[in-house]
Amino acid sequence: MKKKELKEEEITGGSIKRKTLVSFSVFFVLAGLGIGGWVWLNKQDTSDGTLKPLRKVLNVNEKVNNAFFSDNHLVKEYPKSKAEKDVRVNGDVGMGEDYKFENWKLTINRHPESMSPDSVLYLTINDVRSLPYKGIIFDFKCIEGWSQVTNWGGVKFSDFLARYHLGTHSGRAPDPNHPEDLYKYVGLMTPDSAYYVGVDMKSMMHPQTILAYEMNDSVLPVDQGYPVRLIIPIKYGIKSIKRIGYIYFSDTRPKDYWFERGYDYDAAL
Ligand SMILES: Nc1nc2c(c(=O)[nH]1)N[C@H]1C(S)=C(S)[C@@H](COP(=O)(O)O)O[C@H]1N2
Ligand SMILES: [Mo]
Repeated sequence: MKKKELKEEEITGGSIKRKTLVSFSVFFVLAGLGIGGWVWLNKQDTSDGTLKPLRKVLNVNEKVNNAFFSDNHLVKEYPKSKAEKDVRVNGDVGMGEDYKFENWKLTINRHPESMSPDSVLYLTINDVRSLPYKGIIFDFKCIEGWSQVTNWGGVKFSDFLARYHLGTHSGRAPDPNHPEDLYKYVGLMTPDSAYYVGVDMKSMMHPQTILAYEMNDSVLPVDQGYPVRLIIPIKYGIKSIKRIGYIYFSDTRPKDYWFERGYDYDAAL
């Protein structure tokens, strides 16, 4: 009943005229404010080439970017000639010899617990390989004291999240302007769940963190983590999990094999 009354009022000529008048007044006031604002903005300090009020906004964006997509602190990279040919194999937890690789798929849970079918994603190695290639040759450091310059190839983990809309509460691609949408941690496990690591999202988004499917420009050897391993140069080797089977996201620390055995959770260099 009320709706009908409103409608009737709307179609009476007087009402339309009154509304048109109000609309025009509002338009002129807003236009005036816009022009005034523009004039004010252009009177502001431009000492660094950008209007100061706009610079403030850019600075805020920059801070958010740095917090999550920082490429300051890059690990030193080496030329191919320095890469070790005879790469050490260390650690075989979760690397059972009878594993059936033909059954391998990368199982991803978009969220921590829920195993509802629409929050789980299965990817093939070709889904991983379809992203831009990223190689890295760096000094791989084990917490036990040895290190080796080694050559790895794969895809940036940050590209992987962007492509498959992973790592966010919303299910959208990570957005530097919405750092609060990102999960705080990524959990990774071998297919048999015997070896597992947890890494903070900022380190996973680091531009040198890759899902590696190559070593020395060839297919990743089985004992080095075929078909895909993590290479995270800003951390000790314990975090570079071989033979990844599961990836999931969480706001609390995922379980971590070496943390449970007394090592530092972050294992940062
Ligand atoms: N699945 C799995 N990944 C693992 C380990 C392991 O025991 N199992 N060991 C870690 C440790 S302690 C190190 S130093 C590196 C060694 O990598 P590498 O065998 O390619 O030298 O792998 C890490 N990733
Ligand atoms: Mo290690």
